[in-house]
Amino acid sequence: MRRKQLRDNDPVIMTVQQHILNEQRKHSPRATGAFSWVLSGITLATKMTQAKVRSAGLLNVLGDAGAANTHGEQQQKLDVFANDALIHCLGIRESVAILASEEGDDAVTFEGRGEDGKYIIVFDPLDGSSNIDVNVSVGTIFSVLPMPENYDHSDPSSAVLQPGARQLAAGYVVYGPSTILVYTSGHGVHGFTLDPEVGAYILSHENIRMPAAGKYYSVNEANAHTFPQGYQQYLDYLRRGGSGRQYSSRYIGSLVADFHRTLLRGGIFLYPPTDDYPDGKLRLLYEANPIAFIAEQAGGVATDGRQRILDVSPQKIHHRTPLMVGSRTEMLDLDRFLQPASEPDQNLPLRRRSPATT
Ligand code: AHM
Ligand code: MG
Repeated sequence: MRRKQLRDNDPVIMTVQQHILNEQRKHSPRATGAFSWVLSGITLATKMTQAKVRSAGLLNVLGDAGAANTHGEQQQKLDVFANDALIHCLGIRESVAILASEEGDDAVTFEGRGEDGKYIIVFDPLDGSSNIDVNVSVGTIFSVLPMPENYDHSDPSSAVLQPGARQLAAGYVVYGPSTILVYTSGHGVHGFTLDPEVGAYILSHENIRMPAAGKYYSVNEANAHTFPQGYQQYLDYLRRGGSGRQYSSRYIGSLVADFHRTLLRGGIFLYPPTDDYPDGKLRLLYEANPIAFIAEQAGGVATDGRQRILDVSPQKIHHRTPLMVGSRTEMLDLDRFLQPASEPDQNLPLRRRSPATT
């Protein structure tokens, strides 16, 4: 028998499953593997969804599904498919106690699941769905929370209402020119590209760091006249090159895609309060929190304009929030415009707290 000797510089093909297991061994040596099994349910559901997205024009899965979701928005057929895929793939994992989705009114629990359920998963199954029918990038966003020890068992939603700082893991998948999964479990941010031939997510972006500054700002400019004054002044400052840097604008209208660019290239994404959405449009639990966790882990900053996103206490599952997220340089500049003149240097998210990053 010939024994093959692996050398240090041999290329390593690292799948997301292997990576999660390695991380678990490194950071939680007593882990049972349940957490990795939950994340594998998420990756499986996103592979099913990406297959449908890729052939959407051929399979009669474009268009609306004929019903509205809990926010009164028309559900797209792919929204429904992606939601069902996640509920199925996670529902059969014993350690999942509760699921909550953008597409459902209430939290979902599972018959007969006693003390085994350790995890709560909240997700936006298909973010940016207004872009589906025009073949523009969409994505899935997820957040993993621990099951709290004490909660009102007659109201599982109450267990879901935890600030983002308690997240155990978070991630997203962008269904773009390639399908990319980005996740953190609190030890840096890692990106994997789906190899469509093999059907596996392969490590392609290890330990992603958000650049300290960028050249893009990303905002729905059509709403700008309804933003609070500080945001309008900040955007004006960017356009005039007030910081000494010349900016370009980029706005896709899919948070995952706009954030993915911001993560890799730096800059800032903003969805401030508007006339139509005075409390912000994006959802705290399954949009802002996972994005904020990833941003902080990559060295960036995320606020609601007043405080760190991860410190906000959700009041309901579909709690909305303003979201500003990006590189430290842009976020510091923004802080100066949002800070009331009467309260200099107070409450500035960048200076108030220094979140742990790796
Ligand atoms: P969705 O989850 O229903 O798709 O809505 C959220 C999307 C985000 O992806 C995106 O950042 C935002 O809504 C775009 O909103 P607008 O069209 O108002 O700019
Ligand atoms: Mg969304």
